[in-house]
Amino acid sequence: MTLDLVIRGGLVATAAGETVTDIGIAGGRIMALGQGLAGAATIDAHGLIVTPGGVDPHCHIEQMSGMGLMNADTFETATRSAAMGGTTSLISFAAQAKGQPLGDAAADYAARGARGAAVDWAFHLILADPGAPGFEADLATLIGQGHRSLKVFTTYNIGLDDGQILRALTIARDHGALTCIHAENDAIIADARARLLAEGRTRPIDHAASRPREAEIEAVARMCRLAEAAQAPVMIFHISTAEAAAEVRAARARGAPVWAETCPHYLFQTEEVLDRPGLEGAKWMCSPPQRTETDQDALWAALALGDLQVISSDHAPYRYDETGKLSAGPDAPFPAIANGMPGLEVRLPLLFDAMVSRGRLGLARFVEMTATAPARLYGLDTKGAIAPGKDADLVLWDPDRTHTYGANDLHDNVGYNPFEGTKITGWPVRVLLRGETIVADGDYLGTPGAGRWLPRAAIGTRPADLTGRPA
Ligand code: DUC
Ligand code: ZN
Ligand code: ZN
Repeated sequence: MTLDLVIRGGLVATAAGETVTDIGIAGGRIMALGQGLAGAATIDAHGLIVTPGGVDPHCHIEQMSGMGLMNADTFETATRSAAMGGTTSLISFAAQAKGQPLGDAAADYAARGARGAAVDWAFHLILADPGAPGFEADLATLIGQGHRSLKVFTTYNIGLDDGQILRALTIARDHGALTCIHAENDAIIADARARLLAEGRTRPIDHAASRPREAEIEAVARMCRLAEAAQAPVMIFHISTAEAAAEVRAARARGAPVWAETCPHYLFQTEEVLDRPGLEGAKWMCSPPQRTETDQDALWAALALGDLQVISSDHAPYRYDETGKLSAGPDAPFPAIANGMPGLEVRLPLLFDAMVSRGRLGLARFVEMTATAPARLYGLDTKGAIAPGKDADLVLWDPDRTHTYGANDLHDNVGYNPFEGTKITGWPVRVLLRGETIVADGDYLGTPGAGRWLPRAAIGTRPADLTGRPA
């Protein structure tokens, strides 16, 4: 066999364990693992750890928010940032506007991705208006074309009611798609927000109290029951509380087709990040909000047990200026401030540092939660593992290299790093997408438009693939 490229002598990590071996690549795919492979070109990986390219299944790119604000990142800037942090596949969103045919929304976002993406990508279809013309027929057609995941909200101005969600779950089940859910109880949030505003509590730190933990717990429990009733697979997004993780655990113990993720900001930050002078805390505002150290411990425990299977970034980029966080002015009350933080680039280094360098759960679980499980759960069959036949998406980590995050050292278009001051041990020194080097020693070598859209096979007909457990 003629190999184009051999990655020589690295410690190759998969969700099943690690071993020192060469990786042989041809035509952008992994062809062989073994000792003494030879190819037209060689990359020396002695002393480095080689993991599959990161798969980030939850990020907002070039998307219009419910408040009518455009994300700071285009596909070009977001995928540059993703690549610099070791992520080579991502799933963002095609957001239906109220009244818009779903097919038009999908075509619009497909054009944005095709124009700018430098890593491989897919999107979740956001279902904002089931009353739009041709909605159900469009949904079935789009799923059949390979858009195998949907997203619904229980809150925000695009929240669906239980009946609408149940109908979406049924269509998704029947056509082979996974439904992702932003689960917070809208009434609890509206009540808390009104009370806080009446008391004159309008600062970013008050955003935390405006999204009570009960809002998440109630909605997560209810969504698990809907999934169970419909026997339709769901992925609960961004779990932030101990009790919501427990609801997922209980549902899975009952055999419910429920999977769930959390994000680095819930694992590494508490609501204290919101408590800064002026509007500064707005940089860390997201929903659900960061919680407590007790919740952090519970989330790590839930990851260890397999109750939560995936760690995504929920990258939702807004600049700290009048185009983003300050669009309603420098004295805006929290309800007028866009929710979300950049996370695409920091997700893998933060988790490598915690899980590998500091030993929390270890290298195999790091690979599982950041690449293998998201690829398997979302039907990205060529991604997330180092094995013959898979795309040669690889990250070479220097386990000894350290980096302390600065105020503005990311490669997105956001202008701040919410993890400024955090010291990372272990750094992605080289990143390959389908055998091509797209990051080398801090230099970005990617090409906008070179990322491929990833059509996916039916989800939900392969129960073994949906376990979310380490292989
Ligand atoms: N919360 C969301 O639901 N979406 C984007 C960002 C955020 O904080
Ligand atoms: Zn959400
Ligand atoms: Zn999100």
